[in-house]
Amino acid sequence: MRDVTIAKSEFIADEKAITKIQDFQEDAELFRYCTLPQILKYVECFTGPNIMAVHTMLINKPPDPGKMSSRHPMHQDLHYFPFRPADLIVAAWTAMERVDRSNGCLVVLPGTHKGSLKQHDYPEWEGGVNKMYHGVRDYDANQPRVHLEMEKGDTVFFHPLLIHGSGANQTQGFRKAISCHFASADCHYIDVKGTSQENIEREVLEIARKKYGVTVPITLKDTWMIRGRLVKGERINL
Ligand SMILES: O=C(O)CCC(=O)C(=O)O
Repeated sequence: MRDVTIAKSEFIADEKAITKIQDFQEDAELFRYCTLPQILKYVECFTGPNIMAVHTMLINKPPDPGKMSSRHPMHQDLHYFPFRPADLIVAAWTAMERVDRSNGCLVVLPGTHKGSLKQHDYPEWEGGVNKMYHGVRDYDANQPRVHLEMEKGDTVFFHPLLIHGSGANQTQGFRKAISCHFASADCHYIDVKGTSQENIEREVLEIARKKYGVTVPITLKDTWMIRGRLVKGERINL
């Protein structure tokens, strides 16, 4: 993924324009992160013994190009997932260097994982918003927030309903983190038609058609089934 502001500016070498590498499940070295016993030991407490890596990301938050486009709007990861139950899904996010408010650490609204899935849309940011960076439409901006300042190698595990985002990177360096969403293979797919997730379904299928040239009819479920990879136990539903 390229940062919206950087992609529109003059030539910038790829490694500086790339904000995120997603879906690295076929890359042996990066995927090793998702199989580390130090990570799976905690993941298993949430998912149980049959563990799927469902979504992988290496996030390379660039120095903000001046438009605040390096921010990540407050969102719930469950908005992107067409499977349930939410309590059997967990994110692991590991800092690859020290992260703090200056380079755009994660920001979370504690306790929001006990709420429900909210409507998400593109925020109306003057400087533009990165593709697929949907944000919670209404949340109480005055509720307490916690900035997760972390050292290199620190890992946070969080629930897919937790409202979180990250700030702008005000430094000159690239803020790197690696992350994987895990789900129990016992989770089941849901039909998102008629729910708040219809907008993300439309967008994902449009990207599959336009960007990857998929011409046969596919469903949101298909896009998840081909990316998911078993890391432990037995592949049941997902
Ligand atoms: O690493 C970040 O800045 C936020 C990542 C995140 O929340 C996401 O991609 O869902």
